[in-house]
Amino acid sequence: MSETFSPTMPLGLVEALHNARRIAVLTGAGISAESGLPTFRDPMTGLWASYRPEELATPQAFRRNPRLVWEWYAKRREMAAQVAPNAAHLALVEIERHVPAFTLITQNVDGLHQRAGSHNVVELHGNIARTKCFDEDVVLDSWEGTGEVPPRCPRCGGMLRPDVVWFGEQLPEQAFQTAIEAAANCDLFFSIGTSGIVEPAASLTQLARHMGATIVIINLEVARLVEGKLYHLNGPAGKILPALVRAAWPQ
Ligand code: BJW
Repeated sequence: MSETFSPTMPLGLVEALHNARRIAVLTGAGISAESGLPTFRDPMTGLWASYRPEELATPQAFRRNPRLVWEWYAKRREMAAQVAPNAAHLALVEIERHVPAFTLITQNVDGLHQRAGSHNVVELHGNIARTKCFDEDVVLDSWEGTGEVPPRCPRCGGMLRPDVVWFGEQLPEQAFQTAIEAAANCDLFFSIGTSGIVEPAASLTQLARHMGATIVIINLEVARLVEGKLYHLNGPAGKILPALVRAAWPQ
């Protein structure tokens, strides 16, 4: 049944996509859900359904229990490496091929957009595959395993941590600046698979809207408000995005 799901796309949106010259896309955990990675806030399967964010995704949590945090991320790193990009990631690669200026801003740390073949990817919350020193904030390519968990920095002996952005930490400055510019200057802004709760990423959608872009929201949440230049498409991104691409650029 779901294999034949083929949503009908609003004509105004199909035309806006076909004609867009500058597109910015903000993605969140929902776009990787169909690859098999859990989201954060799904009440049943989300990562925060089993763990409290303050116990895992803050610098304070890491100081308090570095082993727990390191091992939680090690498990997620393995999961991310084992799954493949899905139809939604691939549809964004296709859109990038058609549009002169395309910026893919992701809150995800799983690297699936790059693995799908997207080129202009801006990582707002880091990448789980990278490791950095907790004390020096320096990203490391390699280190000697001594059996310690977490491993130690070969430069200063401090603890190593994943290169992701935890609550209370600043986003990478250059990435955030690029994201702001893309959101402020696009014709069409997509928000895909994100609850839009976490700041400052969530405000990018408001910025794009304020600057006059057409906004497209794709997630599983029921639309609260839909009005001029705002499309809320309710359903799985892996079905909706390919259908939208097919409608905008029929073979
Ligand atoms: C599907 C689908 C399918 C499912 N198809 N859709 C202003 C007000 C209040 C608080 C703040 C504020 N400004 C800053 C803050 C504090 C804080 C914050 O935002 N708190 C909120 C909880 C309120 N922000 C920060 O601390 C940020 N730093 C910062 O602001 O620095 C400046 C500063 C410093 C010090 C003091 C004050 C300011 C940093 C935020 C870092 C977030 N980090 C995490 C963890 C990353 C590492 C890791 O992966 O573990 O990032 S938290 C987590 O949430 C992760 C995600 O990137 C992020 C967003 O989640 P996302 O992607 O939206 O996932 P979900 O689960 O929420 O939603 C999934 C969606 O998908 C749903 O809508 C589903 O319907 C949908 N879906 N399946 C389509 N198949």
